[in-house]
Amino acid sequence: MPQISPNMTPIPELYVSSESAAKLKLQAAELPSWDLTQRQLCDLELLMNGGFHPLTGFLGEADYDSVVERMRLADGRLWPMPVTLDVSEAFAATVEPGQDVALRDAEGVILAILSVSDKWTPDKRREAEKVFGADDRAHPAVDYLHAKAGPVYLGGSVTGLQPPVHYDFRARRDTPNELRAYFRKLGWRRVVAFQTRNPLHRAHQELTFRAAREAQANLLIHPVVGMTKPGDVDHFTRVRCYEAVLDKYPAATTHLSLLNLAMRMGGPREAVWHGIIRRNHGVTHMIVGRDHAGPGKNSKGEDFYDPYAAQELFREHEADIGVEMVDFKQMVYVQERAEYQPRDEVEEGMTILDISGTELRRRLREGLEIPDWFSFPEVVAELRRTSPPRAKQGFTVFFTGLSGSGKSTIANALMVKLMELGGRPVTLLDGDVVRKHLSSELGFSKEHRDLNIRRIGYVASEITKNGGIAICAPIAPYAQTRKDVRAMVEQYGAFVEVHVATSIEECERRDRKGLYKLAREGKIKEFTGISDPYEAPETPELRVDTVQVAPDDCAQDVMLKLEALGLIG
Ligand code: PPS
Repeated sequence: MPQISPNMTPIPELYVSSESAAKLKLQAAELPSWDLTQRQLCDLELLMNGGFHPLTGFLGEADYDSVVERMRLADGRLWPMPVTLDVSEAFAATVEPGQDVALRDAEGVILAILSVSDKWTPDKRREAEKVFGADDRAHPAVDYLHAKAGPVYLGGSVTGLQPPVHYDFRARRDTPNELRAYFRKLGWRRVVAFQTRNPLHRAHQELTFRAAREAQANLLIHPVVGMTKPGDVDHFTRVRCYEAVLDKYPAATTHLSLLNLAMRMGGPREAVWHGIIRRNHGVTHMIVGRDHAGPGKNSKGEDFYDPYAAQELFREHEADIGVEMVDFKQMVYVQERAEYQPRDEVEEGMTILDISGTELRRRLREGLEIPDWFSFPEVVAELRRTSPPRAKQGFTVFFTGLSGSGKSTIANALMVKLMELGGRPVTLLDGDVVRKHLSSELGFSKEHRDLNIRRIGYVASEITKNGGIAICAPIAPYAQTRKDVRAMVEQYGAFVEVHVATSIEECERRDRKGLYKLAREGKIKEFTGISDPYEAPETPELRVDTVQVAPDDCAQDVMLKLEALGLIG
């Protein structure tokens, strides 16, 4: 009997049988229930299907502390990333350790039951510093931790009732056991995985070919389609790109499979995590390149991690991970040789060509040439289809300023100018108008104002996504809410913040609606600038001064800014 390698035997899953699941679902309908966020949904799927083995649920407090401090579970097993169930304070108040909670997807379907063993309030600063290296909001996972993750964590084992439903690319999604079975069936004893969150260009292809050759292994292209870095190419486009280049690989030795992981961009720790996840999916080798899972620059403009720190940490823990690393330096195109080589192998005097991700985005945005040595025509065509040049994309102009500062007047003038230009539909979401149609039940507490602005942001992001121009003109007094709206819109197009910087004295002097007088008399409560805060934007795309400049000219300034940003031709 040939020996079966450990990566080929099935891995434990957390699912119960379908009969038990049906019974448990009926009982679970009575339990307190938590609607999973997108990230939690990704985490739960990998917990249940064994992708996060040896975890058997969301981390409890002792495991969490140990993972944060020393990258290991409390019993010593290697685990670098906190996988926690963050919830709101209000929800946390309704559950206690010992209780069960139903975990539901966005449509309300119960996917799993969490048997709560721990409930605690984490020290998020410590988590940020230890896990991601700095409590710096420029790091996407740190920003998520502070701005999106709930303040209380629940831990406990998970009983899986059913996997989350995917409607897209079903045939390309494999659980760890499905992949293991596939490798077993084809007799693939050595498999090298390529983790990616980007479209594949020629450099990646060369790197994967070399890695497979070096490891004498079959190749698994294993892109992440759960959550990647904000601003990345969406996974629908990416998968179409992967499919387009798949026939450039030998079909008998390469497999493409999609991984529904929510990345944290945690650099070295994330590389180790990716290794463990890949081991669970039955691979024996993994490619770790330059700046693996790098989050980009910190708030001082420096790299968060040394570009090769991920390789070092992986190497240190290779035995524990159970996957061999195939490490690579950055691949670059050598003009004289007309081929790709690792940067450290290039002979002196040769001409190196490279196009960074930022440069590629610029070329796509501006409709510039993308050379054949860099990518495949099919990939470029696909990217151009989803990233038309900026002047054809949707965008949002977001005015913010005090009541009576002149936002609406300028916004109206801008709308007319943009309509005169033509080409894209223009929608004005004016503060007063929105409050009449979209937010008529809301008042002016912080909570209600935030809700109002988020609604505006949501509509603006939909308009932007669909190629239109949204002009918003609310007060929007809170910086964090404006930042959130920016993030919502920037997934789809540009967000141009315009601060209408009319001073409170001037607004009060004008008092067009007589509201300041009423506010001074205490007849209107929570009035912005008088009895409620206004946090002026620190770095808006544009600041306009309505004292020195007429509204029409302010609108013209905005037009000039839009032109400078390449948003109008
Ligand atoms: S917010 O904070 O962004 O949700 O405000 P917004 O939706 O833009 O609504 C502002 C308009 O409502 C009127 N109004 C008040 N403004 C501020 N504070 C209080 N308490 C308040 N009560 C009523 C006011 O006319 C604002 O209109 P604009 O066009 O800004 O002058």
